[in-house]
Amino acid sequence: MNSTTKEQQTAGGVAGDKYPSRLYADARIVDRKDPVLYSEWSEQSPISKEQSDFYEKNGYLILDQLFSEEELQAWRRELRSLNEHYRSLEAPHVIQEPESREVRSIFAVHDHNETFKQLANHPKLVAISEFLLGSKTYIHQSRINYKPGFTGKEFYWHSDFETWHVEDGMPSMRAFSCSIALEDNFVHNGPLMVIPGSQNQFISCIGQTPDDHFKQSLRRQEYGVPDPDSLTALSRQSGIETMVGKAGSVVLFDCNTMHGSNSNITPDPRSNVFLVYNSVENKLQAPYSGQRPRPTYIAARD
Ligand code: 6CS
Ligand code: FE
Repeated sequence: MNSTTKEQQTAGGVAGDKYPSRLYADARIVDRKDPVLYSEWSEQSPISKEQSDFYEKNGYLILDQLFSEEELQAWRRELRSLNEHYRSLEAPHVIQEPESREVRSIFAVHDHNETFKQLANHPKLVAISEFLLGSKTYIHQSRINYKPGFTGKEFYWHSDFETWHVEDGMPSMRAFSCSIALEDNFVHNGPLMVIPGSQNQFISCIGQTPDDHFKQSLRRQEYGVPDPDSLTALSRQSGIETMVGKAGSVVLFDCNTMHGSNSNITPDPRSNVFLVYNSVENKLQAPYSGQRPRPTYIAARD
């Protein structure tokens, strides 16, 4: 028996887990074992060769002019009306800011909102998702993040895949997020920050997952976040890029790209809608933590 297997067994890991996390007393950096791009580029691909190469190398891509002004205005109207609706109505899929009653996130908008359901099925996004992931895809998670002016708090550095693997049972890195800005994202209102190239290394995090962790983590995450030394090492390799863009701009980023955002002390909200596409060949298993799966409004299981 080799030492990794023995350690994993001691720590209660799952056999065949490519990316063990929250199992060891120390942080570890593991090489990615899956492709970033699952298709060969051709003239028929929905993005250019340069864009495709950029995504594969850096783990993210900004697309400025994918949608029409009309489409954007419809999504913005819906964003505001959902905020009005949930301001005074508590619901499990609606998450409040950690230090105020303002709406931080609304989950599963592709499921219970007609406008965002249509967006998730937008032919341009479906074509891109099938190209990047090399198969049919489905929505693993969707949400609006409001990041309101003055009270919108940070999202600490994390790899989404780390959480989706440990807490939702996503086996492989074959998913990505599409974030569409519904307000202008400036450098000052807490835009998304990414570490280019970080998708190629998996940071195995320290600490066990508390039961029902999502109730806390979606407001402020404390487990499944990388340690400062690993983050320093990653950012020293390639720096940090800030995803600034007008309302309507789109950021695609791989499920393991290290990202986060600062809180928003400006008057300008930084509201985005996120859609996570997963390959149908990467369907969720039992969570690798051994705990019970999170609710389906956070992680779709069908
Ligand atoms: O726990 C999750 O699934 C979500 N949490 C964060 C902070 N980002 C990714 C994901 O949407
Ligand atoms: Fe995230």
